[in-house]
Amino acid sequence: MKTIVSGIQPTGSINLGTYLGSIRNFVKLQEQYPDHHFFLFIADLHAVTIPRDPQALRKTIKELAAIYLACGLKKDNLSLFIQSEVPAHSQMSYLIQCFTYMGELERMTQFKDKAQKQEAVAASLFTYPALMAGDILLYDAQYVPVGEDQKQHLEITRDIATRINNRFGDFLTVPKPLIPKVGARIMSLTDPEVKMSKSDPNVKSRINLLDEEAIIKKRIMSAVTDSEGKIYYDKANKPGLANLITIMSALSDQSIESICATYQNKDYRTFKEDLAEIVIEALKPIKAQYQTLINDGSIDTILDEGQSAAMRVANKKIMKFNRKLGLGRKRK
Ligand code: ATP
Ligand code: LTN
Repeated sequence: MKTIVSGIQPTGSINLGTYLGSIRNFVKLQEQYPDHHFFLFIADLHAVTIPRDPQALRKTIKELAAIYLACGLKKDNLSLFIQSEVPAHSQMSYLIQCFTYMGELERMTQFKDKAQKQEAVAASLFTYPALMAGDILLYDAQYVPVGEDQKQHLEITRDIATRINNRFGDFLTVPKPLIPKVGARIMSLTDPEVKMSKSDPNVKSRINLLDEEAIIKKRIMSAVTDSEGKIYYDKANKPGLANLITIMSALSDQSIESICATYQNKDYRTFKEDLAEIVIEALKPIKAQYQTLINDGSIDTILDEGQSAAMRVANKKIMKFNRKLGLGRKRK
């Protein structure tokens, strides 16, 4: 079975960045790879590498499951599950750590970034990439759709898999990242030098998929641009406008060039109003589908089925890995 694996942390409401960099790509990939099975999970074990409020975490987990489905994922070739409900992920993380070097982990930019913001750094934040590598290697993923920021974690996953294969014979699939051409790095609306993130304390920095229309419009109209007043794409000198053009391109399937041609003689206000309209229209069906899913109570059944399917595959892999390592005993 060919597989595609990815996860999202339940660390807050889903925003346009995660949608364009990750979820929307899954939807496209499901069409592109109908013969692959998709294992998508809510990475709650990753979320607790930083202290979280338990009640908020539980709420976000369920919401995230509904959002994934509301964004248009088909259920036929999909197993959607919660990472902590498949214990093989924790087991695999430990085994992977046995093949991961301190020096490799020390080079991870996400660790350096996140550690800097913590008073006390948990060991699990440091070993985070080993858990992530395990998530992927358990299912022999061919492809892993992620945003640009996860590239380094995919590289370390490939290195670890190759190292284990060299030692024990080829039994892990070395995965390839799939990073979208447009939308791989959507930037904050208030500071276009940093990526749009769920954990940014400034709510004005992002648009959440479930935001009300008036809020969406407000966020876009107040997004940081520049004082030149001319519309063209220049990421280095006009990062705020470039980000908005990218969002328009990703949501309307128009190229950046054609957007710039359309707006070359128009002002920022007109462009922003049109963009707000495009964002509002794109999110309408997602919001409607989300409400349906929340009301009809089907999420739990989908998550139960996903858990069973994931456990079947993952437990086999753990048993095989244990055998390779000489762990446990041979039964008569
Ligand atoms: P946090 O802010 O809590 O660290 P996050 O916003 O980075 O979370 P994740 O859940 O860790 O989001 O990421 C889910 C997926 O979405 C990953 O594949 C990630 O690369 C992608 N992604 C997240 N933010 C963006 C963004 N601004 N632009 C493009 N892709 C993104
Ligand atoms: N680390 C990722 C989330 C994540 C993931 C994964 C993505 C956890 N495990 C496995 C792809 C495959 C993040 O922070 N966005």
